[in-house]
Formats: sequence, C-alpha cells, structure tokens
Amino acid sequence: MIAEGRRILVASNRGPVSFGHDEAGRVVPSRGAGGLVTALSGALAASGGLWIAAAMSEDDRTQAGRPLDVEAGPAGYRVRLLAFDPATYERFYDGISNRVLWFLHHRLWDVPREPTFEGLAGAWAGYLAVNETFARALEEDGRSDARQAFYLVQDYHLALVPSLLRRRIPDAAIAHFSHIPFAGPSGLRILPQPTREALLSGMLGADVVGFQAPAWAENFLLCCRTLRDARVDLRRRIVRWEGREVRVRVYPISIDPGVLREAAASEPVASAARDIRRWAGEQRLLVRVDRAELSKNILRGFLAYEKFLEGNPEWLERIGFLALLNPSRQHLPEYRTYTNECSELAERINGRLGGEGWQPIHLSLKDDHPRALAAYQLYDVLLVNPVFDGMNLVAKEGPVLNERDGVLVLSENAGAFSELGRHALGVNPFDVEATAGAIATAVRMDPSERRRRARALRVAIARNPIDEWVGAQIEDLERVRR
Ligand code: GDG
Repeated sequence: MIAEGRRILVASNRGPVSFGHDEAGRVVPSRGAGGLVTALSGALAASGGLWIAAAMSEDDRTQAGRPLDVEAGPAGYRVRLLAFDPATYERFYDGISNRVLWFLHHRLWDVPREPTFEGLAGAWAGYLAVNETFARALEEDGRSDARQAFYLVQDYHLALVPSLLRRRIPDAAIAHFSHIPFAGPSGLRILPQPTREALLSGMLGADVVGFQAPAWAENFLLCCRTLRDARVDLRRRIVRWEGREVRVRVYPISIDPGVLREAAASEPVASAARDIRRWAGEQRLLVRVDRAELSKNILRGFLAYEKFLEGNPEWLERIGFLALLNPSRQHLPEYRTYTNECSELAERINGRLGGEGWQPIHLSLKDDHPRALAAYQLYDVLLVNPVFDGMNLVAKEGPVLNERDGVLVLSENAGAFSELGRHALGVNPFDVEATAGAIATAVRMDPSERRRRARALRVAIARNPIDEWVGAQIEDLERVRR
C-alpha cells in the first residue's frame, strides 16, 4: 500500500486536466492521458490527494482557484489550477523553463552564438514568482496535516519549489523529480553563477532528488560539488546541505502496458493501421514517433536513413521511413525553424532518392496519437535517436505494441538506454554514419535474433511496473522520516 496514512500532494506545471470549449461555447474538461497522469493517479486516489498545476490557457483560467474533482478508478483526487498574470507566466514558462533550462539540460545551444542571456534577470524574477506561488499553494493545502503530507514536486519548471516550501514548512517531506536530463558541471557553468546556485540550492530543499537515469543523478551530484557549503558523498549519493542529508536517487519512469494495449485496440488505431499498411505495401517500415522537438534529433535521423540508402541501394523502394511528428512549442522561433528544416530535408531526400511512385520518407506533422500507436504495431525498425533525453517513453511503448519483432535503434543518451540498451542497437546520436550502420544491421538481422531481442525488450519493460516509480519515491521519503 502506497503512503499509508499520508496525503500525497503533487505539483507540476501541466496538470492532469485541461479545459477547452465545445461548439456551444461551454467550458469542457479533458483528461490528460500522458505517462505522468497514469503514473500518479493511482497513488493520488489511494491517499485522497491533491494535484496543483498551472492554468495554461484562457479556458483553464476560468476554472482556477476552486478544487476540481478527478475520477481515478473507484476513488478520485482533487486538482487545483493556479492562474498567473500572463506576463509573469510567460517569463516563467518560455523565458526560463523552455528557453533556458530545457536548452541547458539537453545541450541545445549553438554555443558560439547562444545564449546571450539578455533579459535573464526579468525572466528569472517571473520564474521565482511562479515557483513561490506553487510553494504557497502547497503549504496552504497541506497545512492541516503538514507533518502527514508527502510533497512530490515535478520537473525543471519547479526547481525552486523544494527550498521555498522547506522555508515555509521546515520538516516537510519533499521529493523533487526531473523528467529530463541534468547537465554536468561544465554545462551548468553556462548559467551565471547566482542562477546556477539558486537552481541547485532550490532542488536541495528536497529530501529526495530523483532522476530518470544514473547519468543524470551523477551529473547533479557533480554539480553540487561546486557549491561551497555542500558535502557530497558520490558513492552513497548523498549531499549534506544546510544540516540535512539529501538523497539523490534514480527512479526510471515506466508505462502501463495494459492501458497502452487498451488504447491500441480502438477503431481509430485500426483505421490508422490500415492506412499505414496501404502506404507501405510490401516495403519494410522504419518508424519514428516524436514531438517535433530539437532534442529528438530528427535531422540526423533523416541524414542517417539517406546514408543507409546510398550505401545499400538494393534497399531503395524496399524500405519506407514513416516519421510521425507531433508539433510542439511552435510559438518559439527555434521550434518553427527546426520543424521547417525537418520538412525541407525530407523533401530534399525524397527529391534525390525517390522517383515515380516511391517516396522514401513520409513525414506527418500533426497531433495524431492513434496513428503513433498503429505505427508502433507495424514497425520493422524503430528509430529513437535523441541527442539527450530524460527517459523517452516511445522506446518503451513501441516494443510493447509491436507485432513484427521490430528492432529498436536507441540513442546511448536516452535515459531508457540504461534499462533497454542491451536489447537494442545502441547509437551515438551525433554519429550519422554509425546510425546508418545500425539501420543496416537492423534490416539484415535474422528472424531469431529479432525475436530474441523483441522479447527481451518486453521483459525488461515489464520488470519495471508503473507503480514502482511513485512507490519507490514514497518509500524513500518514509525512510527519511524515520
Ligand atoms: C518528457 C521527457 C520523458 C506520440 N505521438 C503523439 C503523442 N505521443 C506520445 C507518445 C509518448 C509521448 O507522446 C512522448 O513521450 P517522450 O517520453 O518520448 O517525450 P517528452 O514529451 O519529451 O517527455 C522524456 C517524459 O517526459 C516522461 O517522464 O520520458 O524524456 O523529455 O507517450 O505516445 N501524444 C499525442 N499526440 C501525438 O501525435 N497527444
């Protein structure tokens, strides 16, 4: 039983419900179906807990402040949305979270040119203000039973919440979890000193600081060594800070195969599968499924496929690349430019290597989850080559649904590599030639080897059930309390 007698309070930027409006103009809720919602709902419902999140749209703002009830199985939990002044929220969300912290931890800057940090102080003030509001809301909602509450703070958006909450409730039980990678000391040194120290000391307000993979935990520990007053025990993964011991731990997030299979059994998925089969015909199928996101390394993926076709012309017209990209952060110029570059590169390759009746790359740029699930069922090779990625759930979802003993080509820099790398074909995501080589190895792999690897991937994924992620964090918090 998770967190017996304890209430769980979750804080994250994006919540488990969002609001839109129907044709009649009525505000209607929609439940988020993302991995985090699946991972947390059970524990929240079991503890009668509360999820605090930001109101991200105008419709969300109409629902802010009052408690909203969310059903989860037989029980349910409450959600509270926090509304912010739009300019402050923009500084927090784009100014710092998306454009500084996301870029920093995924190493997305073209460092000879960027960053220049113009306007950093103003943006940071917005980031601090939003983090303060979250800490205050957590305190207010947990106050009646502050000693009995477990606070689970999510991700880089809320890196300051642990220390801000600790100031309000000195003996609170707090865990912070980063869904993304963590830059090492030399990467972090790109940030001005006060900013990077605020970030580290913010996270060190927690009792438990969690990451998806050992490499990100190590990077965090190494960064903490740069703080004058921190004592870091690398072997035991403990940081002594302000008279407390902070445990740095690895909690690889998982997926729920049952929920995924149920979603894949729907008619929209069957219809998308028919569509893909029609397009592919007799060809083998190379698939990628990603947000149209800089860190996912889509350009090098296309270049690798081009190189593979050039080096192995017997595969022309015998393998098609289906790239399903869900548009993301299109209000940011970097993302619009990158998405355009992806389309242009696909067009160039199609123009060069394609011909009458055959296009090597089919690029789909839309939010179409059923199509992604259908593509998982049908791939012969799944390319997951992010430059850096906290975990990457596509690498776990694909093998669970795949029906063709498909081969996973997986970046060594995805968090998932530490769990799945042995059964995948690992690639250095920067090495286009090596990625082309991995595609060649995958398409030539003999059926028994494919079957063995596909099975091993499913076993490795099943070995880490989804409840484990939150369960292990709660156990560690309980240990700290004792
Ligand atoms: C962050 C970290 C970490 C796919 N197509 C559509 C769609 N999907 C779903 C997939 C999958 C999810 O989107 C993508 O998950 P990832 O883990 O790959 O990526 P991030 O969004 O970058 O997530 C990551 C994760 O947090 C969890 O901790 O693994 O490392 O970066 O579930 O099935 N969803 C919708 N439309 C699509 O067209 N709505």
